[in-house]
Amino acid sequence: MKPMAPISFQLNGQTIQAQAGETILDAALRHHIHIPHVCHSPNLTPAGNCRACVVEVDGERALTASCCRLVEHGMVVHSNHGRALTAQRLVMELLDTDQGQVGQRFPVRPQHAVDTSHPAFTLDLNACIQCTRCIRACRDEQVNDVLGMGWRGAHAQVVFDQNDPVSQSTCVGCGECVQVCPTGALKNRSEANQPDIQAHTVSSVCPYCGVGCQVELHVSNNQVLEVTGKAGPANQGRLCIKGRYGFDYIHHPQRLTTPLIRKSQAPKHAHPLLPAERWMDEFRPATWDEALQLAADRLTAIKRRQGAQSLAGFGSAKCTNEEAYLFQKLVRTGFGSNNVDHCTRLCHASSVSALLEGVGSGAVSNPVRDVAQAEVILVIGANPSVNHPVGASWIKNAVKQGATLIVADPRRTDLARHARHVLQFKPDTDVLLLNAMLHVIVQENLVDHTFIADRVEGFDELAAHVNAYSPERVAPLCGIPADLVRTVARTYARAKSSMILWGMGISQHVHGTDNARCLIALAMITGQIGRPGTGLHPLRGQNNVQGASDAGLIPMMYPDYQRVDHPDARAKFETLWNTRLDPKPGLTVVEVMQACLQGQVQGMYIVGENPAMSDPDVQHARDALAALDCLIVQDIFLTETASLADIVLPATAFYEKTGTVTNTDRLVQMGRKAVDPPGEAKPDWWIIQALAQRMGLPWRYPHEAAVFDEMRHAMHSLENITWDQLEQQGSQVYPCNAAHPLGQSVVFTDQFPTATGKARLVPAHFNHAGELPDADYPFVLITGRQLEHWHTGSMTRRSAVLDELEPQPYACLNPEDLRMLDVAVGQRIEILSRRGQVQLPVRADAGNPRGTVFIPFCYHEAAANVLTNPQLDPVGKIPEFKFCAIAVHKFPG
Ligand SMILES: Nc1nc2c(c(=O)[nH]1)N[C@H]1C(S)=C(S)[C@@H](COP(=O)(O)OP(=O)(O)OC[C@H]3O[C@@H](n4cnc5c(=O)[nH]c(N)nc54)[C@H](O)[C@@H]3O)O[C@H]1N2
Ligand SMILES: Nc1nc2c(c(=O)[nH]1)N[C@H]1C(S)=C(S)[C@@H](COP(=O)(O)OP(=O)(O)OC[C@H]3O[C@@H](n4cnc5c(=O)[nH]c(N)nc54)[C@H](O)[C@@H]3O)O[C@H]1N2
Ligand code: SF4
Ligand code: SF4
Ligand SMILES: [Mo]
Repeated sequence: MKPMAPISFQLNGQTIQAQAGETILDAALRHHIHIPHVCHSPNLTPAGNCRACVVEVDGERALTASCCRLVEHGMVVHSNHGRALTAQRLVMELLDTDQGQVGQRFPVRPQHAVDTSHPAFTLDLNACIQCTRCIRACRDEQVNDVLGMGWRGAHAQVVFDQNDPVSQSTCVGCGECVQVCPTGALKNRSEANQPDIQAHTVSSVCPYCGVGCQVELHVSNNQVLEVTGKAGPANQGRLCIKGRYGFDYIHHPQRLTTPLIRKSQAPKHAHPLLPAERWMDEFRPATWDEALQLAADRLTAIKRRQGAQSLAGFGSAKCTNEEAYLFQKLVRTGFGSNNVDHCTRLCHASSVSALLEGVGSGAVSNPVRDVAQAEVILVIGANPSVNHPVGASWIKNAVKQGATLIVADPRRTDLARHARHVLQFKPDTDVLLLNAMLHVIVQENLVDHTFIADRVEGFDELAAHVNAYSPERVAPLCGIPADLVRTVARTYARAKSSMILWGMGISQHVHGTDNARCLIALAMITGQIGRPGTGLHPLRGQNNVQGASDAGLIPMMYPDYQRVDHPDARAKFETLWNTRLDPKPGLTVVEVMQACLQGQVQGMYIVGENPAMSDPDVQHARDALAALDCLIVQDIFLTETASLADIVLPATAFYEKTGTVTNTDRLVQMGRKAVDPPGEAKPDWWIIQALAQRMGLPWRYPHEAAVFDEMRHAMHSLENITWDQLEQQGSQVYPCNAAHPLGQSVVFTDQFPTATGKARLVPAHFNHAGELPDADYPFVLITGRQLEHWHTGSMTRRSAVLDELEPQPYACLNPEDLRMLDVAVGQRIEILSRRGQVQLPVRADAGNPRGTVFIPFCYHEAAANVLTNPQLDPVGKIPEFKFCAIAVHKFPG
């Protein structure tokens, strides 16, 4: 497109250059000319309803709202005198009256009681000026559709749903409405709003999910008091409830403040169900010197006795890139093995295996926000409204702009109400459904022959393979009518641009790699990849799981996915690190646990993970951790895992340190220290280095930047990114190297990073889950997440707002199943699997298919993982968290 010529117009006698499509108000503000405005907010659609910004345009009878009116060439505008000024003043006076200011000439509106029912914010309608910013934020931006104008005339007011109290409404607490409210009618409860508080701000990144929202931390007296959204590339100022209100865990009194050493007489309880205060009794405080020396001595002794393979480490996707890099370097060069892994193994390991095999790279092809350019969006096995809420808001925005959304999930999730097609198929049958879609695309010749000829290998085998999977044949097995499968396949294939986003419903199966192979095949045979709005996006979970994987927290890969068993890669890192490296791939998360129980692994160093809650068949995992000769746990709380440790090292939380993290879009972002850590807690990179030095490694990293600099040299993808640049810009997308000096947000544009440059299709055969329901265990257990809580609960259950909203465990069942079991909502049930049992109250959820139970896994009182099946996908080595057989009983009493 040819850039349009600037428009010039007159404002208050001054000539102003504006851009076509710009409003008078935006042009004025850009030139630092003040026009009063209240309902206007840069991210919201203009409403023009407060009339505070009216201006006079020569030759026009009526005044016009400058926030809505676009500039025109030669127009003459007045904002600061005459009719415009009188009108602006009247509007402000009326607004003051509406807020109950006395001594005015207009009658005051009926007064309302302040709604204090929500733990995060209050609603004081007396201060509301009905600018509708909140309504637009909730409806147009976040698309939560909770707020509206209710009633009429003098009684008109902002309402939550049908005028419900805030806490009883469908509000999801994202706080977007609070952020845009100009008067304080919607106000955070935070102390930051006290008149005598002087807060300064620090920019960082939300510590929760892979969306990677940038935040502004409002800090006073070494406390984060409030968090607001910053205009980062991934969030443009938006946040969800965890990012906005879930920050106070860092100030919780149970934070670890000093190193701890297990008292010699204290036995390790492999049933850590006690509250954290009780576990404390089993430890004594120690100095850093003592704890680090003991840790190094014990690990070194085990290595001498049993060899390098007897040590293992779990790094953290909650820590920074620099910390992940140092951690894998410690295991590889200090412990001497590749026994290093992290939660990606429980997460997208299968997706990454399939992607590496198919397209040569495990990362996303396009950023989430590319959905704005997609004609069709397919979301499968992911629940982004809950787990990537700001990402979900971009999807909902795209649907409002006309994109077609297809949602495929055995449970009816929130996104379903925005979808054109909802495929509530039978759990475990993804390969059937997806192969049937591939079948339709091949049979109806909806394939992109040119793309296949140029860029894809293995099409003929795939086409022959999917021949057997006609929609008519799979319909009864996957529960989706053949017609609907055909419609969806055509919609996806024919669109100019289609994007697939997926999550744990695809990956966490014994056939997770096969599930992902089918998604890759869909994109490849239709050429739906390599352009804006067209591609594959496995939604990455943890705030830094992309970065931790890139940095090499993977047993078969060095940084940048260079294989440990490849001689060239090994030689490169042996030179860089000046050492000899083990050519044998290491053990994965679940395999390490097995090896602990068998005595092969005797010493472990676990940083920022809580496997005693997050591993499958968790009693087994707890027994394994308890069996270790030496377990070192580095966390911010005394978690279930730390309760089994010999040595506990207190780390700083994310807002207490500086470092980079990489979001799901391959965007490297700078997190900045905002507050000092409690007590003696130290940054993870400092602790890892101190331990490495005591194990005899000659490390001398003076600060985080020095680590990042080494990473740039080890990792081709980061070559052109510098620490200084990140400090200044806040973020930079990779790959960013000689070939793409400015970074590349959409990849695979002309070839794939495979040996041949072409993608490789791998046909997937349908296999069942590892454990199917039977007469003894007739129900299917699906585990997953809920909006307010994070994984094992260690952070969010120590966050006041989140804990108040969701204080206790629950299981969701279909109302029909509840009736059959004769259980009322709120009553307790007992759930048994072949591995364990839990008791918890029930909720009714009609979106849950009959015969299934859904449990979030964050509650230690009823830990879902006591029940889950540890059986692994043979390629990705990911356990089957999404499917196991259970029995359900009404709990007596
Ligand atoms: N609030 C919150 N947000 C989080 C997290 C959190 O703990 N809490 N964790 C983060 C992390 S690390 C991750 S990995 C992401 C996970 O984000 P998601 O992938 O969205 O997570 P889940 O809720 O585990 O599962 C997604 C969906 O899989 C569906 N599913 C179950 N069985 C099947 C099946 O057989 N086939 C298909 N196709 N779908 C199935 C479930 O019904 C569920 O809706 O969330 C991240 N965000
Ligand atoms: N049943 C079931 N189980 C699952 C899943 C499922 O869907 N169902 N999903 C799996 C998935 S996808 C994932 S990603 C895993 C997640 O499993 P984990 O990674 O084990 O879970 P988290 O609770 O996120 O653990 C992070 C730990 O880091 C600590 N922490 C936070 N910040 C810092 C820091 O700055 N430094 C240090 N040192 N520690 C810090 C927290 O206190 C917490 O203990 O769970 C898996 N387990
Ligand atoms: S907090 Fe979020 S969901 Fe709730 S009313 Fe405000 S914008 Fe809507
Ligand atoms: S969407 Fe994710 S990154 Fe953004 S505020 Fe919520 S939890 Fe944080
Ligand atoms: Mo995850």
